[in-house]
Amino acid sequence: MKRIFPVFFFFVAVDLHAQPTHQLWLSNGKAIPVTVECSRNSSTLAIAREELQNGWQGKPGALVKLVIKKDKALKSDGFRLSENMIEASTDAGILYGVYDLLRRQRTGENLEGEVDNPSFSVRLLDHWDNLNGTVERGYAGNSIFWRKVDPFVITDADKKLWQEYARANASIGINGSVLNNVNASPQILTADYLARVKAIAEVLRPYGIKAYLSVNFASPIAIGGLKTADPLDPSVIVWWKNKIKEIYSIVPDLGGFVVKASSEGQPGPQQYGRSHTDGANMLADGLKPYGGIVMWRAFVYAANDNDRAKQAYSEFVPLDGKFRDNVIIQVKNGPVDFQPREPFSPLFGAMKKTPVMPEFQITQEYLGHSVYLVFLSTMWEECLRSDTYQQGAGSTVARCTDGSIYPQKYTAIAGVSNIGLDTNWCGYLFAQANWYAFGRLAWNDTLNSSKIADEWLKLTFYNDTSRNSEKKNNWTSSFLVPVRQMMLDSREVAVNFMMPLGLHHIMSANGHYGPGPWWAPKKMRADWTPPYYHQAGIDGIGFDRTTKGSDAVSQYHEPLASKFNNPAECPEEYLLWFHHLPWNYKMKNGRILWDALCYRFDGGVRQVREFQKIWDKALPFVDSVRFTEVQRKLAEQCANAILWKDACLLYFQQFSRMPIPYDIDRPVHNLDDMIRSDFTLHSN
Ligand code: GCW
Repeated sequence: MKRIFPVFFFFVAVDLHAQPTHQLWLSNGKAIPVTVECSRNSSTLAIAREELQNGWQGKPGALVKLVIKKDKALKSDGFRLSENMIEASTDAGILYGVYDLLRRQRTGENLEGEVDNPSFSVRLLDHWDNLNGTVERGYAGNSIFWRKVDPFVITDADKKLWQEYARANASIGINGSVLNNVNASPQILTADYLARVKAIAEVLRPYGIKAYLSVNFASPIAIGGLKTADPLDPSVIVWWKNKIKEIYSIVPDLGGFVVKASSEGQPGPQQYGRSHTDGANMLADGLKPYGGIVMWRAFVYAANDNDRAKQAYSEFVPLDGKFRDNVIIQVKNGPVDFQPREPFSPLFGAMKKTPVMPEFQITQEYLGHSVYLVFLSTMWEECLRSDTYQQGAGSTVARCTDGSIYPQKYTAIAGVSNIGLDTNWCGYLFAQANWYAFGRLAWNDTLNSSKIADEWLKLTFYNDTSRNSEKKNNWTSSFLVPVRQMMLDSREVAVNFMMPLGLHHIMSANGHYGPGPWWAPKKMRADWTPPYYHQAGIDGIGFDRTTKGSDAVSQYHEPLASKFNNPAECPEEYLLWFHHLPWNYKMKNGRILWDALCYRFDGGVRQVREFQKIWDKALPFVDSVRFTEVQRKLAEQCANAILWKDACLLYFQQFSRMPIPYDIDRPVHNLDDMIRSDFTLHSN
């Protein structure tokens, strides 16, 4: 059979050089000569100097001074910039200032001479990288740190890759990397792996990045030969003390540990009748002499609870103030699990004496892997700006975690990395923007997504070719403006075609990609199945978390609790998160709920189709390699969006028993076929 290729492929740009996508947002233009002066030297300052010399786009022959001095206005690694001077009180601060100056030169942003201090002192990437080289929820190839074959050989290529990774992170202010999965193998604490950790840490160090490790709570049993991991058992305490001593003799500046304990089958203190406090404090005591911290995750939920969304709060709030001062509780943005949209976790507004840190997911586990174009910055911004009302109006999640409300010894933020061995690091060009955005928000939690998208687009696409070409004038109006808008809309679009109006956790169990509202095999834990969350029946749809239901609303401060509790006042984007409502419930615009749902799903699909057009119009401004990649991914996203719409509308229609509004395109898939193919795929 003759294959007919769609016509648009013939118009793919050939006039622009293929851009090395490996360079992320850091591809330099031709450097202009500059002289750099610095009274001190260190490996970090040498990098700062080199970056300026390789990337200077300012006045030719300028003299730039790097000045290290104490200054009350400069906090931790903050810096002060002027056209020819960067001041900071640490070497890392100078390096951040250099990257900022170069970014401003390349994006044409003015210098305001202001001080720029980081919002959080610890700005982390969490790698869910397994020691066999695979990456849990990774969509960009295998781990850059670990591999199955020759696991302990360290090559020059390894070191080069780690160095490029470190440079990219430093350029956006990230200063910590958790090198292994939170579902941690105890083996990470054995000599061979620690030797590799040392080698990685050495490459990261000059870039101001500390290595951290995820540890398995049962390590004393698994690799220490003990019979117990009870945190109050003297032999366990001694084992950890010695192990920590050994680790610090190998990596003297290790940042500390991340712990997933008593969660999703991971061992933890609760199996010995001990609390999170007992477990975290035992490790914190061991780390304290070395300046290390414990990031103890609050991602806990038992199978038998009536509402998974309530559990982290219920378990941790009674422990507020009982943790050592080098423990931070790591909390996912939403109360369930990195869903396309959740209200903020009420824990952010509840803990007053023990610090909490946000955990965001950069890898797109629930947001279309490395296939969908979803700029996550708007989602994180939404979370950071959510008002918890902890100390009255204005107590945003950002302020509750960055030390603005309560003085905190440590402030931190983590993003689950989307990085792998793929040539472009992230599996998709637009997924690089999420890595970039995470770093920028971790540095400054008040930045807005529009500015971040603007920066990233300029750094990624505005190169010498576009600068010199006659297309220059059009670049802003015909490329930057529409593509930036597409990025800013993209998360809401994904919510619309996947889980609108507060629906959540209705994805396929097959790798969490695509729809699966029906998925509920017999004997499966209820809270791992979509029907537990959508609760669809003849009477309506949605999870009742009001005071008459699970009462999750009461975990929020007033006025939020009352607002969420009342369907007429509850923001529509959270409606079915907090309410179970009849299919004919009247929405604010007068439509009934069923129709509103149909229009949301359909709207999402239409918007992806618009994205395809926007991108096709970007053809003159992008090299052929990147243009084609995005064009193909958008086509794939569109096909999947249609699947989502068809699956959800046909499945829920069995309960609503109402027609899909007639001005909406009819489904092109069969419900039975979709269900069958979902169940025949391997689940995880
Ligand atoms: O979202 C879930 C993921 C698991 C992950 C877990 C967690 C690392 O499906 O893969 O495990 O969250 O955050 O611990």
